[in-house]
Amino acid sequence: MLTMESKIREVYSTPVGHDILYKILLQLNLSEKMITNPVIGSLKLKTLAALTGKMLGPGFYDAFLTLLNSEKNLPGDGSGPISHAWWKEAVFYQIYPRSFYDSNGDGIGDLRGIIDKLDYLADLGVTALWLSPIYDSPQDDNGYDIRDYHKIAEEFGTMEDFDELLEKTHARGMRLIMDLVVNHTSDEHAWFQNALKDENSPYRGYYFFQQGDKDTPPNNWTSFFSGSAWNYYEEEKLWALHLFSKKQMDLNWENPAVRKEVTDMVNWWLDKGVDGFRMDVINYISKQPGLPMGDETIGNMMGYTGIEHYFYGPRLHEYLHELHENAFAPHNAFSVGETPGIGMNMCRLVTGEERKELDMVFSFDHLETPGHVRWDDYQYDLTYFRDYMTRWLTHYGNNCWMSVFYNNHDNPRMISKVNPDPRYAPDIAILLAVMQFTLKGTPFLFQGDEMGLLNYAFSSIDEITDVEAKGYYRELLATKTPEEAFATILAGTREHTRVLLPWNFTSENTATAGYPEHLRQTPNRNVTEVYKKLIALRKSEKALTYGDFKVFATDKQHFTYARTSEEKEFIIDCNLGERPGKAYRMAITDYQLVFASLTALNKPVNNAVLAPYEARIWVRKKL
Ligand code: TEU
Ligand code: CA
Repeated sequence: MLTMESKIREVYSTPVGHDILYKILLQLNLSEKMITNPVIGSLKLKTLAALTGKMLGPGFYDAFLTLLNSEKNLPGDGSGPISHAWWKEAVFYQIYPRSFYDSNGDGIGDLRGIIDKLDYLADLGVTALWLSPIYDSPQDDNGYDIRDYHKIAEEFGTMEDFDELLEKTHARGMRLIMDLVVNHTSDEHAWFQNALKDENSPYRGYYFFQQGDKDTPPNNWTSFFSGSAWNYYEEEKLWALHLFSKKQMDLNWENPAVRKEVTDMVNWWLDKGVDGFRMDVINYISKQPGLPMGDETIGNMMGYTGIEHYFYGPRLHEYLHELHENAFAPHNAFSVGETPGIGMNMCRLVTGEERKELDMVFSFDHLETPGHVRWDDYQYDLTYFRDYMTRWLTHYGNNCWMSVFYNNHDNPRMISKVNPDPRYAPDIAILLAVMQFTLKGTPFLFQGDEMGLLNYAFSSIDEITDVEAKGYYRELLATKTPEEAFATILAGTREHTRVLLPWNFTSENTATAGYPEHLRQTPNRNVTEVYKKLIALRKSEKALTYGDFKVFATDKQHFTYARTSEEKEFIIDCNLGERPGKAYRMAITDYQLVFASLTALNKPVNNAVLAPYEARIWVRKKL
């Protein structure tokens, strides 16, 4: 049991202590040496509390110790052999259906549009699709607010369309996973509506309802989409919890009836032949009993008050294991948890094979460099991505398996973050692809990555539809001018990756005829061809999937690493910055150059020098 008498090095040696202290340093942009320094390491927590009294209030240490002492387990032994699995060999493609391909000209992507593009996806070489939610929804958060888990949203099509999509995906040897959004349901879900109408409803226990007067919410938790995390229902004199939009009501997973409903629904989709799920904010499902007040200092540091009470809750492992045993394992189905905010050791504790909880997670700490948040307009330094991947791949263990991605429907495009100068866009697109398809972990493309798409030059807040951005814009107006507030939104809005893909803008498609020019991009065909080549290379070379990962050069903006199997060794040589750099000099000469980004861009290759954002792939046979 850790207490205020415990030494910092003792705390840092625990999985949760390591992750939390590491995260705090990251948020404050401080070096890890602060913690690993022997003098600091020998300090007791109570001394640290005295030193940081002003910055980290007493509530911080209570919450910190509660979290530390809640985790009784250590990550499993990562030294054994790597087990083989289809999802470790897969190349995933995330489809955001509402903006993927509109087949019937109403301006909204749909399931038939995905069917129409299956040959394109098979030709690109991806082997598995992840569909963002397609269930019946009022679309308050673009489908992440589900009203009926067993019904397809009308604007996307019918269940027959889905069955045809699944069958035709499998017929092409591809797999399909769905998005599982069960931290919350829409407030229009029958369960919630029933619970509101009837005080004796069994569904009252499905959510976090609390009696109270309208001026005093049950606690100080804030929503990810601005404002309080509580709705008040006047008639019923009831508060209800929503971590996200006011129409996304948190489910109470402590209730076994909720867990059974979720298990039955997952089994229903798995029985239909779906290959698995991406699980939305799945680390939030276990809340601290009593929903205690959030510590204000943590709230200021993390941006959301109360997050310490649910981002890694006391029964998370139990709920994940139960769902694994009752639904995923019997179907041998794949699971990737979306787990914002948990660190490397916590990820190892939810994905270690021996844990039988999740197969993989999406962790997001690589998407912004230390001291930055998504809304900051800054140039992303790829050497941070290098160091992040090196750290995780060195410590993650063979009993765990990483995902490798830059983009999704919640973030701006990485190319634009690295360098907004359009001259470098193709080079950066190809550099990112080379790393994504040669690093150790399953690559997840987001739709349009293969077209080299960039962020959009939205002209005003009126062009932004996303509930998160609109709420944040209103919040910003309290302290910023409309121009300043919009500039912040432009830097970080999720809208950048939710605009209809370029192939929707055809002359026949009247619904998109009015789309302004600045919201249409031209796909870079060259980048698409390079993606095809690199995906084929990854699929054909075991060393690039299961091979060892070893880093050679990491000076300045250089990133050189090897992927090695018994038969072959690949060396990937990258320049992560805008300045030319020295190419890696091979110790032996029998390497062949299998890929050079400059050649793909019809530019001359200078053997000794790496051009800005240049990447090369070499291979030598070992046997
Ligand atoms: O996003 C969860 C997530 O990453 C948020 O916690 C994110 O940090 C938030 O946007 C604040 O920055 C998932 C879905 O991917 C997202 O589209 C949904 O809006 C959200 O959950 C609620 O379902
Ligand atoms: Ca449509």
